[in-house]
Amino acid sequence: MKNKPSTLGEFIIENQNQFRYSEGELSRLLNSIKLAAKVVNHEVNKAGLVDILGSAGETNVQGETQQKLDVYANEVFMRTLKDRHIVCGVASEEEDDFVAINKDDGGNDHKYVVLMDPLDGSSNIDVNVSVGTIFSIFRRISPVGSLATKEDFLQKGRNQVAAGYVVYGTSTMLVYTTGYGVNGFTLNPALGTWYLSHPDMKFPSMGKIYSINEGNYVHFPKGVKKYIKYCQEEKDDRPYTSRYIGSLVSDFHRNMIKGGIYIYPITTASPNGKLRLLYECNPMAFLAEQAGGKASDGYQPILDIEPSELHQRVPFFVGSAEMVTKAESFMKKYS
Ligand code: P6P
Repeated sequence: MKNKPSTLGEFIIENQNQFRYSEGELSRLLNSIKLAAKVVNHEVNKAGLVDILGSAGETNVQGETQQKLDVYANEVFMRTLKDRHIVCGVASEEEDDFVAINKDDGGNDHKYVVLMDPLDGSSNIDVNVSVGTIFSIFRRISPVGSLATKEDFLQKGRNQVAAGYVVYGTSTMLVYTTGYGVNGFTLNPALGTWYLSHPDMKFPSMGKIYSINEGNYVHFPKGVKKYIKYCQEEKDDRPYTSRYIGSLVSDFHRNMIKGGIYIYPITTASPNGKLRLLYECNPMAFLAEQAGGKASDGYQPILDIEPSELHQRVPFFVGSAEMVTKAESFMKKYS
């Protein structure tokens, strides 16, 4: 009986033969993300101790005040991915445009691009609530040997070769998929080793938790309002429980373990929704589907949406398949 791999490093090696066309580059890429996540985790865990809190005073392309930890996390992931000569390009929530890694930096010869939200939920940093890193990996479309192009990044989510998140919570976990299921690894900070703590993670098909910022209720589409009232109705297995951390990675992670649905719909303030398709919704949708869950914009699968721009936003319904299907039925009926 083959021993089950117990660390992330062993798991990546054990499973690299699953990656088509891979000469180990994807494994090296996942290992670099593993390393960068450890470095960011170290800073996140001591954020309250050093003068790293508070905004860096600048605003990112989203118009959001950049917390110093946002800036730091972006620099760590960008530097790790660039310096280890693994990818031909990187896109980040914290960067106005994608970064093509040029020939001098050994970028052209590599076949993967990474898109990421280096520190999602950063507004929670100052109040000691968990935050996360989200990443999405594609094979490039442009020819190897050339500079990465925008088309390499504007691919449908269905084309992803890997995706995952790090949740910096009561413990730090890295959860990812390469298209063969979802596995969760917990960091032992004393050893700097990630251990396979949640093998083959699955979304329960049904749950009793709904996650949405009900403070925006008056601005929601009618279908969302009707679905919220459905969740609150005293009938069958309802009312459901409302849980909203304000950190996508944390709400998603809890719902995947316990069953539940997370919704960020359009509102008057966010007419296209708030979450970004390429480096938040696509990777989380890939994970959701790989874990037997479902992810849509209320009408169509997130993974089938044809991107038009790097930082585009979409409405997001993700979680237990039966709950997402139910929410979609309200969207269809009332919107
Ligand atoms: P609101 C964090 O900024 C984020 O992108 C997600 O992690 C989170 O679920 C959502 O926005 C929170 O947004 O408008 O409810 O504060």
